Amino acid sequence: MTRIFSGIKPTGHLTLGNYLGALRQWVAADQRPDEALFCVVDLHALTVEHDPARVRRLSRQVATLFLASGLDPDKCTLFMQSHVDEHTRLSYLLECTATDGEMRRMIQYKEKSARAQASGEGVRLSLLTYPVLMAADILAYGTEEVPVGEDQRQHVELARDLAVRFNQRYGQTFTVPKATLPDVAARVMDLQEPTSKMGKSGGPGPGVVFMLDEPGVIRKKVMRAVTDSGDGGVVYDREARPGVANLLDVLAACTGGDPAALAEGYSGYGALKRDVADAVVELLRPVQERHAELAAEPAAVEKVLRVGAGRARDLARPIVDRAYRAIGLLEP
Ligand code: AQP
Repeated sequence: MTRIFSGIKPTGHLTLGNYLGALRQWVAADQRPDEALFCVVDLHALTVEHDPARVRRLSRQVATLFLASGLDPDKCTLFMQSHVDEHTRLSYLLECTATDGEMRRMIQYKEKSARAQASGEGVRLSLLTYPVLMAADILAYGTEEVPVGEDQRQHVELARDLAVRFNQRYGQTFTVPKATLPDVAARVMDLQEPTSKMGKSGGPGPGVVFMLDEPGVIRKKVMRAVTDSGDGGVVYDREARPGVANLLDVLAACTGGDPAALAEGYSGYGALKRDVADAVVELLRPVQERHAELAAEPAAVEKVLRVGAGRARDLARPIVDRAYRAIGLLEP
C-alpha cells in the first residue's frame, strides 16, 4: 500500500485550481487501496496577515469541501493539521536539518514576502520557515506520494532533500516522498492574467473561479477571460497564447481529451469559452450541491475531523518519536 499525504491551507475560498490541481487527484487516489491522509493545513494560514475568525470559518469550509468533493472518511484520513502535535514537534527537528539559504531560495517565500513588504506588513518569520513545517507534514507519515499542483513541486523537493539529509546524518528514519502531478491542469492560470497562477489568497479577482461560485458568476468570469490577440484561430501554445492554452487545459481537465486536439474543434474563442463555462459549471455542480447539504451538518464534519486526527496521531507518533531518538534526544 502506498502512503499518500497532501493538504490545503485555509487562506481563501478554494478555487478551480485547487480542485483540478489537488482535490480531484486526491479523490482518484482515495479510490485506490492505499493509505491516504488529507489535511487542512491551518497552521500554514498563519504565515501571512490573517483574521482569526476568517481562518476558523475557512478551515471549516475547506474540510466540508474535502467531503463534498468525494473524499470518503471511511477510506482515507481527513483532519486539521493543528489537531496533531506531531507536525510541529517534527518541524523543529527539520529546522535543525535545513539551511537558511535553502529557505530563502523558495519561490513562494520570495513572492509572498515581496507582497507583504509592498503592503507595509512585516514579513513573518513563519513565512520563511513554513516549507519546513510542510516537510514535517509529509515526513511525519512515512509518505511516499504527495499529490499536488505544479506550484508545490519545489516544496516537495525540499521535503525529499531533508529526508535524505536526515537519514544520512542520523540513520534511516524517513521515507523519501515524491510529488505526483495531474496530467493536465497542474497549474490553472488566472483568467485575467494567464501568466499568473489562479490563486485563492489574492481576494475575489475577476480571473479566479471559486469552487462555490454560482453558475452565473462562473459563466461571466469564463466569458470575460483574456484571450490572446493574433491570427491563426484557436491553437494550443502555452508560450505564445497562454490565455487560450489555459482555457483548453481547463476544458481538457473537465471533459477529458488532449488540449491540443481539442483546439482543432474550434474556429473562434466565443464557442470555446461557452464550452469551458458549461464544462466547469457541470463539473462543480455536484460538489456545490453536496457542500450545501454538508454545511447544514457541521457536527458531522467535526466528527470526521476528530476521528481523523486520532488516526493521524497514531500513524505519526512512532515516526516522530524515532526521529527524536535518532537526532540525539533522550527518551522522556
Ligand atoms: N492554480 C492552481 N492550479 C493547480 N493546482 C493548484 N493548487 C493551488 N492553486 C493551483 C494546488 O492546490 C493545493 C493546495 O494549495 P495551497 O493551499 O497549499 O496553496 P495555494 O492554493 O497555492 O494557496 P496560497 O498559497 O494560500 O495562496 P495563492 O493560491 O494565492 O498562492 C496544492 O496542491 C496546490 O499545488
